[in-house]
Amino acid sequence: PDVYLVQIHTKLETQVPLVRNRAFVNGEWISAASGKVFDVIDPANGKIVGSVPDMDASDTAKAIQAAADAFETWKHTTAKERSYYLRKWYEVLVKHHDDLATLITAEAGKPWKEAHGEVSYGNSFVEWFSEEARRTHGEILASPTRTKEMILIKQPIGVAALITPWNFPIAMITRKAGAALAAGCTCVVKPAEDTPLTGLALAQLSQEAGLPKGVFNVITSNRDHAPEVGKLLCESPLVAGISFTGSTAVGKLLYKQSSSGVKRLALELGGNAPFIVFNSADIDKAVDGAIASKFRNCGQTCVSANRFLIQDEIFDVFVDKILDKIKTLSMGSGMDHSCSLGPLINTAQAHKVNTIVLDAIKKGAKVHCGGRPASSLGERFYEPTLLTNINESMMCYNEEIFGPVAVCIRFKTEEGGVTIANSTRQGLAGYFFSNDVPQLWRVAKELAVGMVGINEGIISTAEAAFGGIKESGIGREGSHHGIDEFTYTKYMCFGNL
Ligand code: TXE
Repeated sequence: PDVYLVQIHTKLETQVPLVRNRAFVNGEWISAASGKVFDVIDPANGKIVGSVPDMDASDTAKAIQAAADAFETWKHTTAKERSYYLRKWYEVLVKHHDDLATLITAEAGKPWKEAHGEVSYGNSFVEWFSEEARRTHGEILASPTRTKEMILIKQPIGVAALITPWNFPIAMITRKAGAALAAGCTCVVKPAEDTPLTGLALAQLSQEAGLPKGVFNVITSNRDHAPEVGKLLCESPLVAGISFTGSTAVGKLLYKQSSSGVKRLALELGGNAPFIVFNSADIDKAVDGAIASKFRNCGQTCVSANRFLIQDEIFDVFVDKILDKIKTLSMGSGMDHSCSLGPLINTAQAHKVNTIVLDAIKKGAKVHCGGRPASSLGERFYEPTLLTNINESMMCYNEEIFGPVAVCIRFKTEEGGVTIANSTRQGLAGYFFSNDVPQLWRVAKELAVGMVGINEGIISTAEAAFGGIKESGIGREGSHHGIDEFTYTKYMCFGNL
């Protein structure tokens, strides 16, 4: 076998056998009925880090049935019991922090330090929802008559299908599953084909934490099978709701597919975040926020700053300062602990980023640095890039870049800046830097997004409601709102009193 594969496996399997090559259904480790498997690739060097079952609709049906059976018991657990299970899971996850981070770097290419950050962030949702589970309750209404009493209670919707992306292999699962389990739902998780190993590690650690069988199931399938797996998850009468994070195109497809069953749906889709810097801003702080927001995870973050909108007076200074910072970023394998920028996840994403940059250059953009693949490092690496002379005909203006490419656009007035910020189909996150106090409230209200960072480039946390508007999706994750996606409100009216 490949030397690299042995190195990764030896490190993890001798400490904790976290690298699994089977899916997890009904508390058991199973193969695809077809026997098919697919390889998981390290994006830094193209080498194989593991292989997992390539499951299809028939395997998915088994997982759905297991979750539906388990729901019959899980729905009767008390909030305190669910809180206890989640707390146990959190403790086990914390114990395996390093191993999870290594696994994320191996399959997602994320720099080691960022992978550690993601594990803390991912674990925080399990901790948060273990606490929120106990604070999920209904209300007693003030009755309008003396002969009736009225109560609203929260009940779990049933089996939840969770389809997750590769950019945060642990956090995108725990943010959904923590809320679903806290609500009293059971789950079928389908992680992205690029990063299934972290999903399976989570399953193993749920088993170690003692979660009852069938409550948390993880199935794996390659890209070719994702459509049939997704279709069944949307159409099965045994599935009550779908929570998806990924591309807008797939989100729209799931919206359609789940409509026949009028399923509960939460969609967290692509963003196109404006990052506005007004004349009054502290430029150095704005540049630091911009670098963190843009280059974290090599730009592959749905809340990543997509368009920097810089007010006229400070445009040139901002461009000079951000260019200086970009030049200090070091690119390489995430396993190299000194690296700040890893590879893109796969060749399709590398191709997408290059297409967007070439389109901008063809339409008149000026390249200040980068502007091309970093081919000497490998086919998935892309040079950190800074572009100006941007116009609205360019792909980088309208589409989520999802790569290490910063584009700067000049604007004159507050109204003009906000108009540019809002002139896209997406509305996930938005950021602005300003020291003009009345402007802070005004602009925060005007931005057509679900989340706003004000003098801040990193905003996600378990306590806050995460989600977008317009084509960026529906529903919220994290905070107590995250649990609402997995419960329904039942009205009870007691009469003849
Ligand atoms: O996403 P897909 P991709 C955006 C980002 C990126 C683009 C494409 O702009 O460049 O999407 O990325 C599963 N039924 N985001 O191609 O295809 C798939 O297996 C059911 C933003 O990777 O949407 C994976 O589990 N599921 C985003 C998940 O969908 C299907 C994060 C995401 O893959 C399916 C990722 C189908 N027919 C990409 N087809 C964010 N919001 O953070 C695929 N999948």
